[in-house]
Amino acid sequence: MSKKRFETTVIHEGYNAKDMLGSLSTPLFQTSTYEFQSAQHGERSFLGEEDGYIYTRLGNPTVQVLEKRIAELEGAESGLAFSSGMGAISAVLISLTKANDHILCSSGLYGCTFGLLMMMKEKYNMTVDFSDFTSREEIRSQIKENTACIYIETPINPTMQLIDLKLVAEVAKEYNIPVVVDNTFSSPYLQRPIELGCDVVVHSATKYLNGHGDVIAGLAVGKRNFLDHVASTTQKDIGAVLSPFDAWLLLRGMKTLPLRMDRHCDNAEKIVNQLLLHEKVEQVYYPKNDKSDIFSKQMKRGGGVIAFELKGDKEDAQALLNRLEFVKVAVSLGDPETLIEHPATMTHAVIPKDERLKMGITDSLIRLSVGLEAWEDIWNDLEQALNS
Ligand code: LCS
Repeated sequence: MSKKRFETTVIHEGYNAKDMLGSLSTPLFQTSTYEFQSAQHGERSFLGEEDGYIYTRLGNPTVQVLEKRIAELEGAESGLAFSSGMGAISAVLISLTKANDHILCSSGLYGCTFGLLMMMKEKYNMTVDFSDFTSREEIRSQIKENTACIYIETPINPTMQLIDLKLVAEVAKEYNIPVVVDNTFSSPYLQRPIELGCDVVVHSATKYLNGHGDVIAGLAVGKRNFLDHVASTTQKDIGAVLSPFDAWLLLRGMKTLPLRMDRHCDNAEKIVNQLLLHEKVEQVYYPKNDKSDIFSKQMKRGGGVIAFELKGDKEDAQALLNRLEFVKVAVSLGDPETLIEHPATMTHAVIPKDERLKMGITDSLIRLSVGLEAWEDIWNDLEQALNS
């Protein structure tokens, strides 16, 4: 059969109703364990000589539909589901590194990812460097003999800066260093790092993939050998596995990803245009408006997150948030509801101030996750808050 398009894959991949009594909705296997046919069957299962299920931390049919689906959507060989985005990121980073290694990262990262790296640095005597990955020479000059992996967010949370994934992947290949990309802000509908030569993609599936603000989940995709290794070591033994019910909710939410994502993008483009005209707004950061050519090389559309710099200080930023009437002051992103937050005191508060400022996270930077409401209503609320 011919390869299916994204909009079809996101609804069908990895599940065949004929195998499940015709149930069109993927059944929810809400079980922690599985009965063996005999003691010998149990023994053979633990030896890996049988394909069946043993215990849900080691595998679950509902979760596996999700894992197959995300792998296909990202153009990867294999996928793994975790109990959170941080569960996925920590399992992947711990699997790729050992004590005394070096990790090269994008010059901005989600606060908890930064925190995890600092913890690994301290506990395992690692070195962590940050890069803008702007040229081949810059990347080559930052790679060391003990560089174990390159870890990138693009667009970067919350500054929305972009990194050229194909360029990084090409240089990393020269040194045989794996490139891990956090694709949370784009989802595979807007950006597919594996197709650009990167090795592993991680997601906070809590955001656009689930899309309904009711699940915490993480996903990782990449080569089958690597993910089998993660599954049988860091995932199995540290144990950040996704619950079958959350996998079921994610499978349900993901079916509308293309529709939701296009609407997020439509709304965000409208809001960006309004913000650019507003006298209280100093700067607007949105991938589509990025001055480089990276956006057109690797993203289908700009996504639903906007960052903007307010004319003023921390108090002005906080006052703006407090004046909003229906836009919600909340962290997270990718929900139907428009969410607004203050990175310096919320999502990125764990980063020391000098590092945070180097990342471009000033006290007057505001992050807006544009929801699915009527864009005019979102703008009316923002405008009244900006004007008063
Ligand atoms: N990666 C990125 C880019 C994120 O934005 C987040 C969470 C994570 C990973 C971690 O995912 P989780 O474990 O929460 O599923 N970002 C958040 C944010 O910006 N606001 O609230 C959470």
